[in-house]
Amino acid sequence: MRLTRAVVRRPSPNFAEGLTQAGLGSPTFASAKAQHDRYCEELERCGLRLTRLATDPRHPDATFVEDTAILTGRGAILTRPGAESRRGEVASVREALLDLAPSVGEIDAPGTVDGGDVCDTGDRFLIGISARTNEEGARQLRTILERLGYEAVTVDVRGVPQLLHLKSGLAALDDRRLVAIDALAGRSELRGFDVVRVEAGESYAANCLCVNGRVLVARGSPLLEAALTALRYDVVTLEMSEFRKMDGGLSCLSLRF
Ligand code: CIR
Repeated sequence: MRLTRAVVRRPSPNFAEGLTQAGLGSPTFASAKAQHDRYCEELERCGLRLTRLATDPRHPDATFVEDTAILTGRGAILTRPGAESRRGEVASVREALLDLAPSVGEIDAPGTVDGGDVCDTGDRFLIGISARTNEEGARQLRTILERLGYEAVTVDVRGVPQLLHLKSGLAALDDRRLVAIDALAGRSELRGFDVVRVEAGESYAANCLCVNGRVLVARGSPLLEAALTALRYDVVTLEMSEFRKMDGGLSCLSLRF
């Protein structure tokens, strides 16, 4: 599907106060801002028109807009993030989406869903069940997606070490091809897809982002870069060090549709 727009939100100065288990130290705001600017430029270069939300210092994780909504080709679904400290991020996203996409549902308590657990492969959505997305949230999301005519499959990632979300270890390049870490690549739910495996030392890079044929990849993953280039993708690398320190990756920083 050709993408035309994205919603983004710059990190706020207290970005370092967000949630993290990465253990990589505290991010520097100036570098995070510069990396975010570069990310936005690249989305524009891929042909996307950006809607920029106001920074939200009340929610230091609010730059990770992906977790607050699922943008399908048939409308937007607002989530109920798994971390309580992040639930307040949804209101401003709801308001922004009013003008951009029809609302086709939302996740209600006690369900929780983080957008980082939802991988859109075209007609089929993979929904991760994780520490953030619970079974009830996945059930509600699946019902909404099926009503819209999509297929939805759940993938339990709770046992996979160091995986915050499903998409921390997996990305869709198109409706047939995925990028995935070893712990996910062999899963039965991925049967039928061609899977580009990510080497253990580069697992962070599995959260890459394919936008209109170009693939944005976190800098420092030469093996994945080479594998994608060999498959004739146009690969662009971006420095993501400051977002990585906060458990975030390339997909988390935008809502694309
Ligand atoms: C969090 O723990 O919620 C944020 N610090 C990182 C969220 C990353 N989002 C994503 O992978 N979709």
